[in-house]
Amino acid sequence: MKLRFPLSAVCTLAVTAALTGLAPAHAAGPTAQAAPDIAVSAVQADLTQLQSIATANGGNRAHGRPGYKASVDWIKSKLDAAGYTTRVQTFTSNGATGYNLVADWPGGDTDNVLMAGGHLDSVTAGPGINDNGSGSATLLEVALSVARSGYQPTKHLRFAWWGAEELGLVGSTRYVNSLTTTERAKIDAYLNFDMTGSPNPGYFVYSSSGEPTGSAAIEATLNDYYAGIGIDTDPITVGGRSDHAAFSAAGIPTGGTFSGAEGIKTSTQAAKWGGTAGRAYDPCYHRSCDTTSNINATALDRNADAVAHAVWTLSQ
Ligand code: DPN
Ligand code: ZN
Repeated sequence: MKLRFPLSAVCTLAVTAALTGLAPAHAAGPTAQAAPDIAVSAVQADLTQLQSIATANGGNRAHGRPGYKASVDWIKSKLDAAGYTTRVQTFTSNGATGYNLVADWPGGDTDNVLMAGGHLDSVTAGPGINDNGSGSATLLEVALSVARSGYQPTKHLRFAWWGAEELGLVGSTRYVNSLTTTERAKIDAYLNFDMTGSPNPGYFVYSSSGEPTGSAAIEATLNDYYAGIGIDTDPITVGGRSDHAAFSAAGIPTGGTFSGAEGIKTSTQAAKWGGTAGRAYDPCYHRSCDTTSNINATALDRNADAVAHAVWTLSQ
């Protein structure tokens, strides 16, 4: 789906950005580039691949299980072929080797890094297609779109897929802790995507006031995308439940989108977003039924375009 950029939102965003120091696209002047449309069919094809990997490896992609490493290898091969500089960071957790996949897009100002990431591991109970194949596949397709379009942003872009999130944000925490103070200071912002295709979807944007280092500029940028397609999002405080928390602990500005887990959709939310009130956003959260059938394609599509919009807007 293509974004229509409302001018009024652009002006509001300029004020927000001036206050926070995170410059949105239009601040770069008339040459600012818009994000391409992310094809939801490509994101869905990636989810089918992650499902196949789980099915071939005992039904999950959990930390310490072969389905996790196979997921890393598959995403890495796509990024390598597209021209990314990839690195696999290993760590030990719970007696097993864990892996973070970090991919840098060559170019841009490496003193000003925009990072986007999400966890690639599932729980042992199931294949983890919504949690968090959805965010992982979305990040992959946005990264591939950067390469395909030959986009050369002002900032340096870095994408990451974290291991062992489900064991307590282990991979993202190890990554942040492995950075020197100087390297941490070069990360301008971290965008997190964890569960973006919930079957009874909510449209949540990480609250800049609720998160410890929540960025008003990121929140406004994501909300601009949603305003452009006529969706009124709700702010959410994810707190320590996903990987942005590791970046918050290091003082790095954060933001993200989320389509809901075990929480129950309210009647107000069903009225504005559709779906079923009184039912969980994701009834298969952390269960064996979190398969490719557990995805709402519209939510997956919208979030993919929101991620691309944020990556493009915040990197120029
Ligand atoms: N990351 C998931 C988990 O900890 O199980 C679910 C989740 C994601 C919950 C984002 C809240 C917000
Ligand atoms: Zn998750």
